[in-house]
Amino acid sequence: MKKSEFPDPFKEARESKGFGEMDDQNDPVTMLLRLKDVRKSAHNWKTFQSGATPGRIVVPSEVNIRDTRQIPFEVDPPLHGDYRSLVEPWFKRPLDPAYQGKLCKIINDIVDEVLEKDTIEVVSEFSLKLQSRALTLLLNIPYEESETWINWGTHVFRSDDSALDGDKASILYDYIDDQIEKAIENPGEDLYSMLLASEVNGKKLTKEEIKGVMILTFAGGRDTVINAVTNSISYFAEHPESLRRLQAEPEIRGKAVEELIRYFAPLTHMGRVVTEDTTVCEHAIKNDSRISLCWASANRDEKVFENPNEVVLDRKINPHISFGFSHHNCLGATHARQIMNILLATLAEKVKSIDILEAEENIEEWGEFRRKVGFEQIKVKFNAN
Ligand code: HEM
Ligand code: EMZ
Repeated sequence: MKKSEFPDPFKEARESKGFGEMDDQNDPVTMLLRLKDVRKSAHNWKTFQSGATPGRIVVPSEVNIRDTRQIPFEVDPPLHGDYRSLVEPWFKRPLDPAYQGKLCKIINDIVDEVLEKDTIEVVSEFSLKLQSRALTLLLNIPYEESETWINWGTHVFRSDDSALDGDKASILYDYIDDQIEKAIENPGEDLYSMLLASEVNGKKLTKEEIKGVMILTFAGGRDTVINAVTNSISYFAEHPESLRRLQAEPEIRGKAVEELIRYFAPLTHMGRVVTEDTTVCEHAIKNDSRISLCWASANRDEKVFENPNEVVLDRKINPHISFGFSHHNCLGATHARQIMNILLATLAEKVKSIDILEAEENIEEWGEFRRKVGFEQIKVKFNAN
């Protein structure tokens, strides 16, 4: 199998019954696999809620490693909309040309850096650095702060030993508490200060609410971006003709970004807690049990996508849901799309080819399904144009 191939483990279950079942810490999950069902259920927050016990909608459940509610992710309408409209303009800043200019410099510098080297390990020496440096723009804080985050590794809650690492999570929580105190003492133009100055429904946000926004910003945008970037490098290594095509036809770049994000689906699924006895795909689901919305499976739904397992760089109709669907759709998508767009432009301009020397896949296990989501490590050599 090619290194840049990401097979679809859900096909058979999706076509035959439409759902899959898995256990997670004795709190089972029914995974919805068809695009239509995922969309419908994402919309139906009354029956499939996000605002349950903090951590419970994440699979694997994080109820044992955090009490802080992530905002607006773990809040249902109508309150969700109040928080969301507060933070949404901030998360649209990546549309500003000045922001894009700075992002362009970050990405150009890192591509120049790896072109100088003999071999590099992409996850730790390229994607993690790029993600952390780019995040300083989204938070509007000094570039140097990214050094601290790079040292945390690829996921803020997971480590080599454990998928749910409470000690590691505490590093992030303590760090955020500190940053909130610093912003109180010395307000600036950063996201912490903006949140501290804001009100929702006539009330100032509490420190706990601000912490909830910040944990989500650090956690949600980390391994997702790292996988999107790393997997794209593996794709271009095995498809140098696509780099040439992007160079010759820059107008398809936006479509290429969407297609790579559809194909890689960096976040496999996200849960919801069921608030009443119901049925999905003629399957009974009990009140207070969990379902998940499987974005990764929905994106390969053969009823919706032609040749779903192929990367069609300029795919014309592409209603993928890698960034979710309905009111909780990804707030970081504008930032993530800019990263991908500038990355593709920079690679097309500067890189002739990429040789893969060694690769170890990152395979997730969800009950009966084993899904390749990215790489543990992938060593490559970049060759200049
Ligand atoms: C929500 C995927 C990058 C912040 C979501 C959701 C998905 C997703 C599927 C919906 C969750 C749900 O419905 O329960 C991705 C992917 C990314 C990415 C694939 C990269 C390719 C980012 C980045 C940030 C971010 C860079 C910020 C730094 C958020 C936030 C939400 C969210 C705040 C919650 C929105 C709400 O509840 O209203 N993301 N994400 N994401 N994402 Fe992302
Ligand atoms: C949560 C989640 C957010 C969760 C939109 O997704 O990302 C996961 O990586 C984190 O573990 O806590 O932030």
